[in-house]
Amino acid sequence: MVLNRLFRRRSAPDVQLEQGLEKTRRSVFSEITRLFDRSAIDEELYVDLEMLLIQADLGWDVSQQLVAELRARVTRDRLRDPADAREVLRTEMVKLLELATRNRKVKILQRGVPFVIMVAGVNGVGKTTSIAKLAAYHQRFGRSVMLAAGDTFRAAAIDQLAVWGDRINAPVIAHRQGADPGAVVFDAMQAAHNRNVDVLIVDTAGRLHNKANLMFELTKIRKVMQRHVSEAPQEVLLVIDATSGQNGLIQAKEFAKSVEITDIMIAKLDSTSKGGIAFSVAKELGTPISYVGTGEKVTDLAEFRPDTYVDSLFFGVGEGL
Ligand SMILES: Nc1nc2c(ncn2[C@@H]2O[C@H](COP(=O)(O)OP(=O)(O)OP(=O)(O)O)[C@@H](O)[C@H]2O)c(=O)[nH]1
Ligand SMILES: [Mg+2]
Repeated sequence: MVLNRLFRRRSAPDVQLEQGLEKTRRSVFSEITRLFDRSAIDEELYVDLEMLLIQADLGWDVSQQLVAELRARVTRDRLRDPADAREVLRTEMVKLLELATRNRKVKILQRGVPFVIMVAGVNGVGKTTSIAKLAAYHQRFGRSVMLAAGDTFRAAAIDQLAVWGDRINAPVIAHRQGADPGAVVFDAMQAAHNRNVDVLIVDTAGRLHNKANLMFELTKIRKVMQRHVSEAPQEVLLVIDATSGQNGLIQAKEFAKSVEITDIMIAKLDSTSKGGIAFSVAKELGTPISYVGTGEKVTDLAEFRPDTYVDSLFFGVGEGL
């Protein structure tokens, strides 16, 4: 029986996304906004705009594409007012981000079948913190959540998850450091079944002895999950660190080669003035961006929405449209 659908209602206020993007808005995007405060649309506008977009981490290709589209629209529609050009840019940016949300599938939670989320990403990007946020997010919908400490590579990783579990009142299935992550996941799947858990979130290692090992392990974990629930993991969430710039994109591409990623979370958006990473992720991966991390607290998670994202870059909280 269909229990619930994700994304049906917004649980995180848009204000959170706006606050998360404050650094980006105050730096590069305030300059972009100022660029359009001129009397005419001239060549300098395009040149400066492209430079600023690259500076905001939109990436070379995306920045060029946006400027080319803007030029084309200005010519085609015979626009004269820079304010109209800014509106065109805003619309084109929303369209770009929609590349990352149109592939989003409606997720269905079924009673008696745990909805399994496998969280992946290189070390330090914010996986464990994002797991706690995601757990709290599901709890807000009234779902029971269990966590699994599938990162057995470091003892601290297990402890960190246990601390979060305590804080948010979610049971944590863990083995000792060095244990087989497959065994942890096996136990967690069983426990989730026995305790009628709605959502099971599995942490994974961000670093192993080498990359091939890491990818092999993710494949193995997946197989263990499928022994219990054939469609598991129903969500494979790749966490990207917004502060790592275009590097984050390269890492994501590497993961995508070995693991079928269903969703992306951009963590630490609040720590960077280069919130443009979402645009290159949208264009180059096409994998749905579902969440953003906007701080270190468990409530610092926002659902990703293209229009709010773009408006937050141009306007502050309560301003704008
Ligand atoms: N400002 C900010 N900090 C964050 C966010 N998400 C995570 N962090 C911080 O980033 C650091 C690393 O986070 P972890 O969750 O431990 O990252 P991880 O990917 O699990 O790291 P490993 O287990 O070492 O691979 C911590 O200090 C977190 O508090 C965020 O959205 N905003
Ligand atoms: Mg971790």
